[in-house]
Amino acid sequence: MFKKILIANRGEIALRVIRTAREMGIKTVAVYSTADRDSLHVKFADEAVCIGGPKSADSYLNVPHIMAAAEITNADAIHPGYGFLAENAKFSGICNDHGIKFIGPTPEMINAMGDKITAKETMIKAGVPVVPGGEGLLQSFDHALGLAREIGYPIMMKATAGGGGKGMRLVWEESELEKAYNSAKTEAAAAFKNDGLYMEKFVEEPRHIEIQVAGDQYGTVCHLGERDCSIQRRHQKLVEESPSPFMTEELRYRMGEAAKKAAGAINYESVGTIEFLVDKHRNFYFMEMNTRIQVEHCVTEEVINYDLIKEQILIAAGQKISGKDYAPQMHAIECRINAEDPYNDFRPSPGKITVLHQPGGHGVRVDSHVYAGYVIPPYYDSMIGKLITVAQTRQEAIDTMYRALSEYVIEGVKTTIPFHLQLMKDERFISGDFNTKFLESFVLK
Ligand code: MV4
Repeated sequence: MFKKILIANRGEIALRVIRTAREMGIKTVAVYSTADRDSLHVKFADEAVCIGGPKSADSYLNVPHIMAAAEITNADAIHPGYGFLAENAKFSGICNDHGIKFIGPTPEMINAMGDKITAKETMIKAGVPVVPGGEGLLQSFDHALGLAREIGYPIMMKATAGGGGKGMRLVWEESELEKAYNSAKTEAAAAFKNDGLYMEKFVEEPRHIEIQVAGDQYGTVCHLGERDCSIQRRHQKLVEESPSPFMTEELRYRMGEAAKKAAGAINYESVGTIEFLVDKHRNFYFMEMNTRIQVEHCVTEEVINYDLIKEQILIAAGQKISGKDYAPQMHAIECRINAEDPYNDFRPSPGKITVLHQPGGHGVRVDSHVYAGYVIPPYYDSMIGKLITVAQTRQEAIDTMYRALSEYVIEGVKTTIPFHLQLMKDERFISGDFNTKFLESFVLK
């Protein structure tokens, strides 16, 4: 087992990894930017190394500084958390070249899923359902025009280097195609230095349901059930839950088998997530694979009663996994608490937390790195915590969530708490009848 893990991240996920490492008897090293001197992950780790200035490029994305921190502290593994370097194939390779185990997949696995056209081709070969569309890159506007006629409108164009919605265009009719093609290409080139596009049939009003998977170094893969992430705003998830209110035992079986095929096709090693679009007829289509631990991993932890960070560390250390699949035994919901103003277009609201009271009690989990007096720096993600509730039924988890949100006191900055309070009383949310378009028509009172 590893003796010392360096955590190449900040905020709640750095704290989350420190907690599990401590339970496993593994020492921890925090790295931090000058903007994060007073952060909890710095205080809670066994050692801490300052790696640069406030800008991510100078610190949490600064590979030479992170590697130097690992070397001077004698860390034998690096946990990347999510975001920052978590899906950076070069970084995964550099760690392993330096004899420091990257707690996550190999560069080959990251690359296989990083390019969306390659990923889609791999999925087709593996027998995983994908959204109908053209195979490969769009070679020219004329190619796009012909393909769109074949597929039939509405269509979507996506960036092969994309993910999460950047460089994506929905096109309802032929007259809109040229403008969409050119602007998607320009956006993709600027965002990813890769202007490659591909085309798919547009799946209307889909749900976003993802399957948690785990694979080990010996070829075993299993799935750990689903999360419903349909409550999103401009591709930012706000609420996640497990099980999905749309799930049936039959659909879970089919999606679970497909997710295992997807992970198996790239010999995936570590924990990961297969994202699917699910239409109203319960047809599902591979969207992308996240080759990292995700923000919303906690809802799965609560419903299968399993520590996914521990699983990730054990797999990286070479342990075999059982290969048994898991289905949710409870119902869990996660609300993302962001320092944002939900009454003003979710604009970031950094600054000092003057008063803080975090909820507790039966069925309540808070994963957060903030404290009273903490100053939220403006340089990073605005998420300041995750509130997770777990209960026997969905309605009880919602009731516990409403109660916990009502107890939550954060003064000094605006937060998403009022949004979540209204959502937990929303009839459509309560009925479970929602899709990825739901928040477009949600009005905060
Ligand atoms: C789609 C789609 C409909 N049809 N692809 C959004 C982010 C990126 N990962 C893919 N996305 C979508 N791809 C086809 N062919 C609808 C979306 C989409 C979406 C997906 C999941 C969650 C929220 C979403 C919000 C808008 C659009």
